[in-house]
Order: sequence, then C-alpha cells, then structure tokens
Amino acid sequence: MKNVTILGVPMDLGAGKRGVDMGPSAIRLASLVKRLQSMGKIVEDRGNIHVPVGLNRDNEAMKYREEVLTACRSLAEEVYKIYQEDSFPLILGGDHSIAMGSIAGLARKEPEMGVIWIDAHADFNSNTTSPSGNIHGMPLAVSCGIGDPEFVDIGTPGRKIDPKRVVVVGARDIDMGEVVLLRQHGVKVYTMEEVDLYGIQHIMQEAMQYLEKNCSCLHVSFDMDAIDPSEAPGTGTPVRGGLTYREAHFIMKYISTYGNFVTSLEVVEVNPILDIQNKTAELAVELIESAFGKRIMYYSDIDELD
Ligand code: B3U
Ligand code: MN
Ligand code: MN
Repeated sequence: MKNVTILGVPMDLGAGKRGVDMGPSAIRLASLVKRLQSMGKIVEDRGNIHVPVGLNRDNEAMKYREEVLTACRSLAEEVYKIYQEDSFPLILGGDHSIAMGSIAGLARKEPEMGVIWIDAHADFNSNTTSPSGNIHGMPLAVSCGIGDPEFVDIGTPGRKIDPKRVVVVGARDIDMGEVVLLRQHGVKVYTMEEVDLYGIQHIMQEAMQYLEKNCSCLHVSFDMDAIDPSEAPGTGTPVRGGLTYREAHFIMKYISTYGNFVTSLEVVEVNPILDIQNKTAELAVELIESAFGKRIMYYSDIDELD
C-alpha cells in the first residue's frame, strides 16, 4: 500500500469566479488527513505550492496566462518529485487548470498513463475555441497537446497524454468547438445522457476496462461540479442535472477496486465562498475516502466489533 502525499494548489486564476483558491483550506478543514489516517493510510501533507497573485488579465483569450503557467510549472515539478518517491499524489485544487501541472508531472514518469476526467464540462477548449478565455476550460485539451504551445510544453516538451487514453464522465455542458476537437482526437465521452440510458455501473465498467487495456496507470481528475449542484453547491460553474450523491460515490468506489492501477488523484473546483457550511468540501473528503476504498461496512470496522 502506497503512502499518500497531499499537495494543495490555492489558485483561482483559471476560473471565471474568484474564491476557489480557498479550496485546499476548506478540504483540509473537513479533516482530510485524520480521516485518511483512520483508514490506515500513511499520509504526509506537504502544504501548498506557491501561486502568484493575479495581476495580469490583459490576455482576453487566456486570462492570467503568465500566472497560471508559472503555477502549473511548479506543480508539475512537485508532483514529479512525489511520484519519484513512490508515493501517491493527492492534489487539492484550486480551479481545474491545475490539472495541466499535475498531468505534466505524472506523465514525465508515466508517458502511457490514462486519465479519467469526471466533470460537468469537457475542459477541451483551446485558446482559439474558448468562449470565456478562462483557462480552467482548457486543461484536458492542453494535456492532449492542443492549444498554446507554452502550456503544452509544461514540464517536458510536447503532449502529455494520448487522447485515446482519456475518458470523460458526467459531461452536460460542452461547447461546439469542444465537440469538434473531442471527436477529432477520439476522446471517449460519457455524458449525463449516457448515465441516464445505461446507468453508472455499466459506464464505469466499460470505461475502466477500456482504460486498463490501453494505459499503464491511471490519474483521476475529479471536478466537483460533476455532481449535481443540490449536493455540491460550492462550485463556480454549476450545471443542473449532475451526478447524484450515490453515483459520485459509486464512481470513486469502482475506481478503488482497480488498486495499484490508480496512481494519482486530484479534486478540484471547491469554492468555499459559494458553499453552504463547507458541504462541498466535506463531500470532497468523503469521495476521496471512497477512492481509497472506504466502504459502508469497512473491513477494519468489522475487526473492531470482534
Ligand atoms: N466550457 C466553458 C465553461 C466551463 C468550462 N469549465 C468550467 N466552465 N468550469 C469554458 O469557459 O470553457
Ligand atoms: Mn473542470
Ligand atoms: Mn467543470
């Protein structure tokens, strides 16, 4: 069983709304470390990486471009170090643009890794297709080598993941430009419509089988706005019709059954300013527990009853 190393990325510059930079604090406040330790995990909290203050919003196509680039470069470096130590990186966002840094760090060691991207959005805009100029709508495309070359080259030159090793789950708000790019590059996308049609169990079975067959290991990128806003109100771009509480847990529990194939996890887009009594951060911690294998009747609970 690998040790877990936590890294916070207090950045909101990729998002349209401020406040998601406080996500790592809110998640820690919800007793993340203690709860993982009580599952028997050896956990080290390495604190937060440095994120520059947003002073330069001039670039309308990529707002706060320089600051986001700098933060993602340092994140890539730190994540790579954690991976080299053979620990499991658990990255706390922050807006979803941080995934460019995480994936760049991970892919440096594991070029054939896959990514499961659980999100209401596909985050597959390029700097030319983005309707908003918010960089958190671009990280999956950038990681697949599409968009601003300086971003594509974070950490190491060139694309970090083969788009055929990517699966998106939970999408329900995709821009036209993204649809074109997703199809062009062969990304597998399960929208909420598919969740309605086939059920989350069927989708996860198919998705994980596909990833296991085609990838050396798996990074899980979980955007809290994948969940329905009634359960996760503390996110900047809520979209109705999301995953239920149980579906979200099922996803994480199902992923956990793949054991060592899963080598890193990030949870992003918790915005405490928009949250209700830290509900979304608490849910984030619960989902992290599920991803590490927590069950309703966990086996260690049974030992305690003896
Ligand atoms: N696709 C839109 C909206 C969006 C993407 N990610 C979030 N919102 N969180 C965009 O701005 O790229
Ligand atoms: Mn996202
Ligand atoms: Mn999203």
